[in-house]
Amino acid sequence: MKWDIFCSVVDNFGDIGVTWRLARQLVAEHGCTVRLWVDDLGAFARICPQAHASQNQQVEQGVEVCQWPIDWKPVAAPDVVIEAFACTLPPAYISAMAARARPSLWLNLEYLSAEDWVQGCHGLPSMQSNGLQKFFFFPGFTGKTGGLLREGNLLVERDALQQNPLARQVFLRSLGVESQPDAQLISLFAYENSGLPEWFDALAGAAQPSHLLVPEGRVLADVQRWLGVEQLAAGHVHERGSLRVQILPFVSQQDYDRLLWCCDFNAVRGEDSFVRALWAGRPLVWHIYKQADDAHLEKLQAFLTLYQQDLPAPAHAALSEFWMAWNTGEGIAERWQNLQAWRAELAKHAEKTALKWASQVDLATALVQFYRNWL
Ligand code: TRH
Repeated sequence: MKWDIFCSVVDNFGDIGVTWRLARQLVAEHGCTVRLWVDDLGAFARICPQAHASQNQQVEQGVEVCQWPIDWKPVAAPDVVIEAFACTLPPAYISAMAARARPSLWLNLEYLSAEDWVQGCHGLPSMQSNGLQKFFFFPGFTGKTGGLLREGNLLVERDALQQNPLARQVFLRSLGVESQPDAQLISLFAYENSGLPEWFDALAGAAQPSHLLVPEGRVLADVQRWLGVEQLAAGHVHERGSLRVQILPFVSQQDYDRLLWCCDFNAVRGEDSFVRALWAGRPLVWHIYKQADDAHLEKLQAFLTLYQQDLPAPAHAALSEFWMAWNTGEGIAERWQNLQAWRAELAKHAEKTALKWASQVDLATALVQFYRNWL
């Protein structure tokens, strides 16, 4: 089975994050031959540090990663083509897909959403002018969607780290982190957020110490301003009251997973880190990618409705209010304090929900099944 995945990096790391993860899994678990076409190899090299941003063609972890050139050169079309997030394929390539004895299966991989309408649209075809059909493939949280990206051994590897204090310590040390036994460990991967200073104040003034791990990225300016320092970089550590802030390097996707598994609470953003934090089975907050007309808040609410099933009502309210505060930048500190009363329930719930969703078919397997059914 030959697959091509096309990825245009719109901004940040979500587009390449999802496609690189999917490409690896198709190779490792389904024996597919995969070419990943990316228009920004610089973004790819950030999440795959051993890759070379200047090399137009390279093989990484069994995936052929190619620069998507501005001037497209004809190549043979494979069995399956994934156009990630409606990135628009080169016209000559679409002709090559149609010209095959059996035309390529053309799938548009959509963004993740828990909204109801997704279940009705998942898998629908759309007839193209050249006679090819393009199918819309929606990731999601229910059996009527394409599922979530999850490697076959992910939860086993997670458990092995979470249940082994020494392995956890060794991993954290490899990032330069010495965890304090009584401190809660929190990771912070977020967009700029005007509400963060009051959260930092709350953590600094709390009775329990917190150790905040911040990978290098967009949120550093907010952290710098609050600390009153300049030019934060990986390795820097600052203490204010009960809060220790430590800046981490941007690491590979696999190491970022391990970091999420080690933390008591994860603040994540976008799409891919959000799903990884769900698999970590630890309490989390999602800084959702902002959209026009606050459409993202509806998406956030749709997810909360699903996530909070089976969560006792008062914990339910505390969690919703905290997530909304985080995403509007208002009242984060007060909502954080309210949330503390439900820490044990939220931890149990996060673990249970990860297990529940892991019993569904994962996205890579669903794609392979879709292809087999289509044949
Ligand atoms: O980077 P993002 O903000 O990406 C966003 C969203 O996907 C959004 O929906 C999309 O519309 C926009 O891009 C274009 O957040 P996301 O999706 O979490 O992607 C981050 C990736 O970076 C994810 O694959 C995890 C990875 N990562 C590492 O590999 N190492 C790290 O140290 C960290 C912090 C992240």
